[in-house]
Amino acid sequence: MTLLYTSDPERGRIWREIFATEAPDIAFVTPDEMGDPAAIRYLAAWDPSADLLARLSGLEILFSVGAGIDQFDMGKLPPHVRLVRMIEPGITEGMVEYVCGAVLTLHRKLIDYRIAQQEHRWAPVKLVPAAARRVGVMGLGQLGQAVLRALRPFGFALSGWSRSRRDIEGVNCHAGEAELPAFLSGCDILICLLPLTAETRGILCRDTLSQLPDGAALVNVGRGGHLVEHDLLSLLEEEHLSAAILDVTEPEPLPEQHPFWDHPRILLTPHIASMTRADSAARALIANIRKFEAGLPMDGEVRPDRGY
Ligand code: NDP
Ligand code: OXD
Repeated sequence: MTLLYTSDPERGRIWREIFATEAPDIAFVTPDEMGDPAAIRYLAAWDPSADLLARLSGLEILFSVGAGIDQFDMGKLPPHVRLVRMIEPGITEGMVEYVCGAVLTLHRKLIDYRIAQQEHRWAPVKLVPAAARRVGVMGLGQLGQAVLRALRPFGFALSGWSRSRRDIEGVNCHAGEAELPAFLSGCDILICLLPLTAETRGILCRDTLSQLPDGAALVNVGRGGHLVEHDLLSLLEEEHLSAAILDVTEPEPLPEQHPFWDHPRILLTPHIASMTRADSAARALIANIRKFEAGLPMDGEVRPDRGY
């Protein structure tokens, strides 16, 4: 049984050691060690070339090394190859830290204070209690739910939106397009943790963002393709929105002249909200291979009909 790994070499060194000690029956190889391509059953990759995929005639499962799978062209995967996204504690913990930091930054108006500092203005703003700040999460999956659990102890008024109905303690859950307006109108801080699919591309646009209350703020940690950039810029200009924290853009990195770089009300980070952690990800992958071998459902298997 052979797993081909084609991603970050530093992570690959750690994975090799963990596979050698904890799953010695699975041969861990990199492209230069591949030998007969037909012998590869599992591929762990971020964005494998069409050429490589065409050579792996015995491939059964493509494991994404990240949580997202929008980088893969699902239409080009042979229909029998199963696609699995990465669910592992390192990604979840990183996302929880980032989003909690972003929500507190917006709740405590640190972007406004940063602007005031640059203008040498000493300008305190009255505190809003957390219970009066409405925080909503689009996407109630692995990451959205973990973020909501971590935000609960602060006392924010929490809500969420997903495709199918969810029931999460302490969270006012909304489902489907019909309930999107009610969800949006109750978010002072909106967090996007959706996967990028044909349905969600461009979902953060004038139509939806203008349904947020006046002065609302956005945190986009999903994908750059969720956001219609010029709609965000004009809603900030019109002061309907007060700030945005963006970890993802399209393209990445942004071009040198892009207006986001110097916008005083946009805090930009280079797609670092969370990162796959080598040791916990290797163990999650081994556990998934064991489930597959035992005929059990794998964690994070993608449903091609939904696109996530
Ligand atoms: P999951 O697949 O676990 O959850 C996705 C959620 O989005 C589900 O609740 C799903 O609804 C909902 N959803 C999907 N499509 C729609 C739709 N059309 N309308 C309404 N809701 C929808 O994903 P994860 O939580 O693991 O990850 C989410 C995304 O976070 C990733 O796809 C990736 O883009 C991004 N990410 C970003 C990182 C960063 O560093 N910035 C790091 C890791 C991930 P339902 O519950 O009904 O299925
Ligand atoms: C991921 C990411 O999908 O880092 O894992 O965005």
